[in-house]
Amino acid sequence: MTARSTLLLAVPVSWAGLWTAPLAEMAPDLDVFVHGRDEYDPKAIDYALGFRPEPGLLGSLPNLKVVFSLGAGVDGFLSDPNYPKHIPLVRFVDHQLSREMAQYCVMHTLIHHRQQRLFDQFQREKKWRQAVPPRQTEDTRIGILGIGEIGTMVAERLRDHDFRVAGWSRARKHIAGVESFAGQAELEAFLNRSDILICLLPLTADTRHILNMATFRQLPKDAFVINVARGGHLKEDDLIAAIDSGHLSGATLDVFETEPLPASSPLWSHPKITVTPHVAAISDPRVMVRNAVEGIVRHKAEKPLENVVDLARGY
Ligand code: NDP
Ligand code: OXD
Repeated sequence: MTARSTLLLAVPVSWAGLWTAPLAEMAPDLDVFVHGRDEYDPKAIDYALGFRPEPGLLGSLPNLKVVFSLGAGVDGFLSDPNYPKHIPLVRFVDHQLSREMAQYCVMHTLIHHRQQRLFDQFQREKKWRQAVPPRQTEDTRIGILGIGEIGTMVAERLRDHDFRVAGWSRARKHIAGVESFAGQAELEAFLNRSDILICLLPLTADTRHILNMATFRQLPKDAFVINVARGGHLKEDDLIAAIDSGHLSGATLDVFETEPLPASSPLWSHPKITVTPHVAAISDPRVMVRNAVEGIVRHKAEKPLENVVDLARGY
């Protein structure tokens, strides 16, 4: 980078060091201000980097040129009614991120498929029980809602474990060994054949609460749900009701409507629900910073930016 420019970091102040140190190293000609910690002139800010900036913040920066998201999901930006829609929003797309997400999905698929929770219980009870109903991998149909950057890698890794994998997206996909269902018209057929449903959709007006009772009823009996996308996709009460009625066999949830998940939530202690605290993928701050710095270099060189969000579509 050559001419100096200014970046506003919109992250919790106590975490800011995770990004300020690699920024100083990788972009010494960038003046970095941390929102909430440093005094800065809003007119001086050229670029912003953050995850869930406080509503109104980005719209108050009159000379902002590009916004970089620290996450793949950008619902935390677009839920701001004053998000400046004329400013390009670049999201985080990264092989390592997809790989971590795929690892999480494969792990929880296998834990469910191999009935590991049951064997954990047998161990606690000191019971040597081998007779559990076997599940054949080739007979287990996995359905992935959202077959984009991350969903594609999840599909390929599960296919390579010999599961029968399908994906649902807006546009038809052509991934070897993965069946493609596209659009609202094919959603029911997709759900009808999904024994394990994995949600990897972006959170938009079209996908909010897509994991609801009507959806669950279209899954086969004893289906299992994994939500690693956003809490806003799931109607939590419907999930609990569908499990308690015996229709669904359980769920793994990494994301929640309210994060941190309140101690009062029944999800914490439900015997058929596994809860993790939004850790399916923890990206390396250096990789996130490198991504943003490369974007700034491209912008300054007047080259097209990569991974720009289509603000009309919302992802
Ligand atoms: P992409 O934008 O690459 O993929 C999104 C997929 O969803 C695409 O296949 C798209 O279809 C499909 N889609 C979007 N809207 C619809 C719709 N209305 N109907 C049918 N299909 C739809 O996103 P990523 O794979 O990069 O990320 C997915 C999400 O994962 C993120 O938005 C984020 O919420 C979540 N995430 C969670 C993390 C965690 O730690 N728990 C970490 C990282 C991401 P099409 O291809 O046809 O456009
Ligand atoms: C993301 C996330 O969207 O970590 O990248 O949730």
